[in-house]
Amino acid sequence: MGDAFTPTHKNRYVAFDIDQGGLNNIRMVFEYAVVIAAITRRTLVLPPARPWYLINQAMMGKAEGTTDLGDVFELSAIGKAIPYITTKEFCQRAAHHLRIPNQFLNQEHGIFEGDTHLQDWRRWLLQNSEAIDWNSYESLLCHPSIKRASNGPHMSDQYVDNRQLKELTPRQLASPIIYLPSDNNYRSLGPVATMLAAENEHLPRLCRRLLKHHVHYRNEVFSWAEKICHWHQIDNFNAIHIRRNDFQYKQTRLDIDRIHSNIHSLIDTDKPLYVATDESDPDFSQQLTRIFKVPRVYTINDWISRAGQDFPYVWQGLVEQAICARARRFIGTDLSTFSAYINRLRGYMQVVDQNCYYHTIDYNDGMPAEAPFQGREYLRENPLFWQDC
Ligand SMILES: Nc1nc2c(ncn2[C@@H]2O[C@H](COP(=O)(O)OP(=O)(O)O)[C@@H](O)[C@H]2O)c(=O)[nH]1
Ligand SMILES: [Mg+2]
Repeated sequence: MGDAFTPTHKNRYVAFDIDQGGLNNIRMVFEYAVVIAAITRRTLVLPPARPWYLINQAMMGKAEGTTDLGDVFELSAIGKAIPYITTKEFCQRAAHHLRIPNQFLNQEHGIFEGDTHLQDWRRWLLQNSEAIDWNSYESLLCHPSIKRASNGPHMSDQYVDNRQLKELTPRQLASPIIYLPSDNNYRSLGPVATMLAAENEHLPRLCRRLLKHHVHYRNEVFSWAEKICHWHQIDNFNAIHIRRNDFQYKQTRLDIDRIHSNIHSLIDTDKPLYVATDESDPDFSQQLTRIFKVPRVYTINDWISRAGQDFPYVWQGLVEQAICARARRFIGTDLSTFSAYINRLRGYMQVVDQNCYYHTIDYNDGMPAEAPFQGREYLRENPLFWQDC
């Protein structure tokens, strides 16, 4: 796999920002950047640690400080496919030939403590790079050019989905730094499965394979999921994700009775049920147990204290995703990228039931027909990720 994207341009880089949204939005922008670095044969520059939305927010009262991509992703696996460096390493390496200002060098503990430094750094990047300031929701990247992709298999209305066709410009390709900015006003967020159009399927498939094999959560996350299932002796269970809290798609917020009435035909009454949720109501578990007539309902509360005080807060959601991925059947929250990634993991793991179920859908009359995936869609996971890879 690693060879597929070599040779690498020396001293050419792709830089990007941490998305302002939740962890799965951060992951998608990261995946987008990985693909751009791969197809341009450049070194990926990982952004500095910073506070992540929900993860480091004081309002959650759980964690403070900053998070780094390496806290979440298995960077060594990425390094086997494409070269990457941290921003600090980038500054050191490029200090001379890219004239990195002194303020970004020689800081003791990582270079960008505090927001001011980060804003200054982003400003410097904008001024010294060629930005890709369109995302895969608005635009379809044709590679190596619109002309060549025009004869390829990605020009259907369904795949293009009213996106503008774009190609990397000679200026971008020649620039030492290609930068994918994301801030409060602009996000590099969009679908990853359908971000590319090419002459044939080879390159997009190679990129999806790169993500499948090299961009994944840290190995400990999957070991924890295994360990927790072992503690509770749950190897044959169903799982649900109920997204609440700040979720903007309020139409998905059903009460438990309604959820139960929609999905009870999918749930085995003789098997345990794992419920991943960010619902803060302390009685939620009890309500679930009362309404879902299964031998036992498990939630994070059944394992978090046993995992110990040192268990990193940022891993909680990831481990819950990995647990749900192991379930016999998984029913997610529609439009949640947290749920969507569980469906992707299940596809990667080739579980028996790879259907994407949502608890807002009524399954009493069987499985409703699914509309074909449109190119812009990213709040549900595109099966291209696991079916054609
Ligand atoms: N532990 C845990 N955290 C969750 C759960 N659902 C949501 N969260 C938190 O809320 C964030 C959701 O934001 P995001 O990842 O963008 O997904 P989305 O907003 O559902 O599309 C996650 O990253 C978690 O921090 C859950 O079931 N368990
Ligand atoms: Mg979100």
